[in-house]
Amino acid sequence: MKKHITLILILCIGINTLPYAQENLLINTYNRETKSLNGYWHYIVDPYENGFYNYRYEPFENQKVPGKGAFFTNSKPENKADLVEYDFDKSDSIRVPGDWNTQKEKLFYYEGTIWYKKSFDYQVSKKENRVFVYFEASNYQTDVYFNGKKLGVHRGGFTPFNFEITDLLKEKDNFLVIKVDNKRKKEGVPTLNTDWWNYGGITRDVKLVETPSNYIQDYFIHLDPNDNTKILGQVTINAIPKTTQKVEVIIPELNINKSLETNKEGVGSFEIVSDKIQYWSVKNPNLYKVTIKSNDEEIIDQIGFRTIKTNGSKIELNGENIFLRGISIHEESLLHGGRGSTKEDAEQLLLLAKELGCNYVRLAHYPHNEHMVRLADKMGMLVWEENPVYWTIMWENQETYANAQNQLSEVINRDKNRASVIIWSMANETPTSDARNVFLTKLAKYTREKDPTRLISAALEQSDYKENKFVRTINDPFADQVDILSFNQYIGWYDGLPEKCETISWKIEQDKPILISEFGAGAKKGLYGSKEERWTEEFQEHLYTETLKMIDQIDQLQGFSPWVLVDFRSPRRVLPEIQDGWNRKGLVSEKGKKKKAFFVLKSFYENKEKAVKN
Ligand code: GCB
Repeated sequence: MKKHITLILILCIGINTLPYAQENLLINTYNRETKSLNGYWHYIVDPYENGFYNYRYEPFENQKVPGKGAFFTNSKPENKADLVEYDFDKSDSIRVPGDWNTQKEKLFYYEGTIWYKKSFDYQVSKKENRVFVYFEASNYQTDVYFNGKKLGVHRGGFTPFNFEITDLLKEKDNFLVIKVDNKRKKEGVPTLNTDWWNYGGITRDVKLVETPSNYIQDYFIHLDPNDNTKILGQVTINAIPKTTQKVEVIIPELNINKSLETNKEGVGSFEIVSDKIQYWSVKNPNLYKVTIKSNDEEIIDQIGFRTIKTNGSKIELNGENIFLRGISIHEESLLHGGRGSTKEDAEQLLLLAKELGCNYVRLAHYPHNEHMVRLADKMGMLVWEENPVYWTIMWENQETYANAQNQLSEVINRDKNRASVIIWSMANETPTSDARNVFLTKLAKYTREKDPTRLISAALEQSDYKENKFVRTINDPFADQVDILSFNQYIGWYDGLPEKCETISWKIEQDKPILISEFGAGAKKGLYGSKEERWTEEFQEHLYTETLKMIDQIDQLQGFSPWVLVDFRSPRRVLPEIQDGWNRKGLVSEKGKKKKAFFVLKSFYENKEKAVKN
């Protein structure tokens, strides 16, 4: 019943008032029974948005009868005289998931709208079941239409969203039409200006998820941050009509079988005390099989239990001090170039980080795919996840804030049961101002309320201490809001030459752990020369050597994540023969070849691991 009301409401209130995404984001589609819609989809490139607006530039979808010109109607001529000026089935195809830039040469620099169409048959296994279409991500604005009707809009290129299609689904000849627009927007998150490639398209998996009519929508199961013998949990059942439901949470290895009942809103909580919990850690990434069982379905997850806290200037994992041997990573595939999306893409990057000696990765500058955090859970790799609030967002625009908060809430929803994820980063290198401080403080408050089990940070910037250019400090009001004080610094690259590191000292007054989120230098793989010569591997190696000496002197230093594991595409980086469209600060080239500096960091991490023993 509720489905019908929701649909009618959507149709009546008009499309423009649709929210960013839906409240009913499904948890753990990773382990549910799903039907993949990956594969080849027909597509139409539409720079003028001809399939969206009529010639008076009014959206077709706002008209009572949109007409065949609207691409989402997926029309065909009804007779030989009929005029329809597009045909999805005769148009070229493209792979989903995948960015369009690296799949089609003609689309390499394209920023605009592309329409996708996929037809499919579907047989529900029980007639009262519900069906959702779930997108792991699509960049940037996605308008979704199913069998000629609009389901909604999603903004943001790196987080999941889903729509219910139960009432529109047929056994035969369904068609899903997706309009993806990756034009950069000033009010967007991120905004117009970044230092990475704006890969467009349906960049992650698409699937159909069939659930019973009352389904397990969400759960959050974790250790009590203040009592590590207590597992706390919350389960949400989406029931029609809203009724209380019985749920069991079963963890066989701990002999736990806990029953609970949800309230009328569908939410139920529980507490379990156990003194037998083997904590998840870097050395022993222990994951428990957890089954969440309602009257109508059963979902299995693998969940690790750990605490992460700060204590003065220390970071403590399960109560023990830990030094984070990290590296920053962009989500680009070493296997096929372009946006990474598969398990193999994720695995390659994490294995490379392991080889470097890391126990921690900073997933920059946006949420990466779910494979990354699932694998990190298994491998014992700690993770920093980041919201794409980058550089100069429109701080005073309420829509921009709502969008930033929504993207963050979607990644928290997806990953809140992953033990590996220990830090939510609000932003990267944002210039201080009152409006920015208010924006970020509100975001941090929201995050703490939504997830009290993790630490909050942001990649800030450093500045001169009381105008002394040789002493550096953090002078940023947002530093008061974070648990971990992180900052990017490029002494020796943008700020003098590597020798400058010797002349700099640090006076950081906040009593918080320090995690340097970036430092680095560009080098072209295979370009050898003297350490004074920019772009050579020797220059980069020298900068690492000097920087490591410099930062090792900072008392509160609890780790760092240099910039960056692998060279990545960026339109800002145009220097011929050196950059050619790539940011060259990788320790490894885009072809997977290690540069000299890789080994400098590796040996630093080996020594650190011996010294700190975790
Ligand atoms: C930074 C940014 C990062 C850039 C990097 C660079 O500070 O956070 O996104 O790619 O510097 O290479 O300049």
